[in-house]
Amino acid sequence: MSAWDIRTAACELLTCERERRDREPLSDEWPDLDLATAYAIQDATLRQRVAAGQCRVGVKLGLTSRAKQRRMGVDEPIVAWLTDDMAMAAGEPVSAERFIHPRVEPEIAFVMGADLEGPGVTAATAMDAVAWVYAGADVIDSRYRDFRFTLPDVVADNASSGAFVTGPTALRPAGLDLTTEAVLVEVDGEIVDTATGAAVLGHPAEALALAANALARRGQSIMAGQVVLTGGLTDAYPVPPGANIAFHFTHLGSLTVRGG
Ligand code: 0L1
Repeated sequence: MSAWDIRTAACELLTCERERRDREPLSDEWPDLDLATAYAIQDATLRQRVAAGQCRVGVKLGLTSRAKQRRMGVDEPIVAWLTDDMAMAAGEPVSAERFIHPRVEPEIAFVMGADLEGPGVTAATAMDAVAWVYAGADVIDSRYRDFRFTLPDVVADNASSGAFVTGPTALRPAGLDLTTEAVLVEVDGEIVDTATGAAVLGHPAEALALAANALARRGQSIMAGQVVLTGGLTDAYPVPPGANIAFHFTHLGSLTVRGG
């Protein structure tokens, strides 16, 4: 029998986050950790964040692109929570004093115009509930050493949540082809990666529908005004102090994240 339970695992992950301390994956000591228990740990961390004064402001998907799934050795998208403490202002540096080993990846972000509740949500009905589309940058910061984890580990760890930024341009979804919306990733002035919205499950709206349907199974929904990060389009890039990572989108504008 494992010494871990939902409460102790949630406390440990939040303590690691607060103390900027990484650790070996929970599953090393808790090999029976399953997905349902991992989501219960994630929900327990959200309750503790809210009890500490944070507000839930949205949802973040992870591992929605094949590039990310291959890199992390997992094969299923995951859903996690965003709180107001994770929102970073444009231009605010990714501080080495706040994060353990931050990496950043480009995402397509939605701001919801209407509530979205599963089950049975399709990409088309999901898109009808979107008010605005933004370029996004997801700063991930796994509590696990060297980002080594199993699928239940990363679910429990709120999909490696760290911080997020949205870009300067807000576009209405009508007339925007998110399948072909492209991003160029520039690290310290050098183009290192590129992808289009199709990398995210064929279309980012598929990720939004997946989130709504998965949350319905947890008795939850996505509300008007909330932000949805649809998952990294490319691999994530480290943000050490002094690094400059820029994401240039075709229509959604550019966004630069700086290590500080
Ligand atoms: O640490 C990770 O790579 C898991 C979270 C991935 C977030 C994403 O795919 O957007």
